[in-house]
Amino acid sequence: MFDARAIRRDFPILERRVNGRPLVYLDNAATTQKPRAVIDALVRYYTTMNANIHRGIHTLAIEATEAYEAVREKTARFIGAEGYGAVVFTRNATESINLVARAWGEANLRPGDEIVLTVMEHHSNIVPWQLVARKTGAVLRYIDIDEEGHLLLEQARELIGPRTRLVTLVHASNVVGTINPVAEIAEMARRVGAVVLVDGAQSVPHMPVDVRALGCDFLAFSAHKMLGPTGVGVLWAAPGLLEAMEPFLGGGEMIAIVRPEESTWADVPHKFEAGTPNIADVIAFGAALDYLAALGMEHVRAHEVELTALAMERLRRLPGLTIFGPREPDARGGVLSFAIDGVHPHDVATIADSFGVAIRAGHHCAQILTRRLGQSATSRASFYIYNVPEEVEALAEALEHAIEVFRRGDSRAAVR
Ligand code: C6P
Repeated sequence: MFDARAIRRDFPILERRVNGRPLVYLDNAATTQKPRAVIDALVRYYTTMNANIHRGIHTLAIEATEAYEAVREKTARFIGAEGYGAVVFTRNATESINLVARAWGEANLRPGDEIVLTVMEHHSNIVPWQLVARKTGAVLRYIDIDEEGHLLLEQARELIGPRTRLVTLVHASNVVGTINPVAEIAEMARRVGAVVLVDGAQSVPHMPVDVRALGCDFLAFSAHKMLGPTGVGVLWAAPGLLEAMEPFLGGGEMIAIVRPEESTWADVPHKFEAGTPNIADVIAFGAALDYLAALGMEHVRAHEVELTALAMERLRRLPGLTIFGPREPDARGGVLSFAIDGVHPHDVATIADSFGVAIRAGHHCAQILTRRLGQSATSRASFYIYNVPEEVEALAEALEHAIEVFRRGDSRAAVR
């Protein structure tokens, strides 16, 4: 049984108070908190197993190597890719996308080739492609959204054509929350022979994700957004793709034979993991995967839909508050971006913080989308497994206070 209240007891940080109030952590799209099991795994690694991997033949090195490689298998299982394609560990989702942009994009894109992306991409799925386009002469084409934040599928059908070499899109938006029909778009891409990259930074942590069902070629996500430590990213690639690519970084561990003039490469995935990897954090990420798998990702998803529905219903009642993105809670992930007439998003977040409520304000690294919404910034609450309905109420009360003090024109009274 999924029980958010019981789950909370596994997260030491949730016992904290902020500004005299219990911490209400609603910035989970930025990064999630860590359960004791993950913190313990990190401490256990350093206290019992610490060694470099893939090199030593002593006991600690063998144990550390086995633990690290076991997490690779666990990661593959988590996204339905057991024995199918390869998992590469990077630093974060951003690095995973950059790896593809540099190692696949620079080798495969020619002048006039088209990269199709969407206006709801995070900067980490825009800027790497802009850099590659500048080098190769490829052209970026953006799929727009409708007023509710759904992708325009008719436009996607028109844009994805014979010149398209790559379609790259976010699975769940970190701003409007929209869950995109990746399988449908991947099918459009397949018909024209284009490669598909999915930015799963906001989907893999929050819902069941199966790479075969998505029909993608690459999937990128970050461990820190799913209970794991910072400094670990994942790139999954379909069979054959990484084998055909040149390395992204050169150095130790990614080679087979090094000679004065040239070298040959290690097998996939090691070809893409140059240097000493983030061993401790990858191993602790394994504990995060175990934790989520034990909860069941379908239950994680159901809990977030429930909280999002509650929050949408409660916040809609506040005067002058606009929620962005799909109206139906089950069409979106657990992120809720909003604007309040006459109150700057940074003031909203500062006032919320004075109530102990952590939310984010700004463009959320999605300037194209924020501008498309007609805003320069928005406020954003985002939910995870340990959030409970009382925290939605705490957010609503903080927002009511913000609306009231700005209505009175008494912003000095805003922060408690
Ligand atoms: N979004 C947010 O507050 P990294 O930083 O590499 O772990 O993740 C990048 C990233 C990529 N795609 C999407 C959809 C994302 O939401 C993020 C991270 C955080 O929304 C930090 S800006």
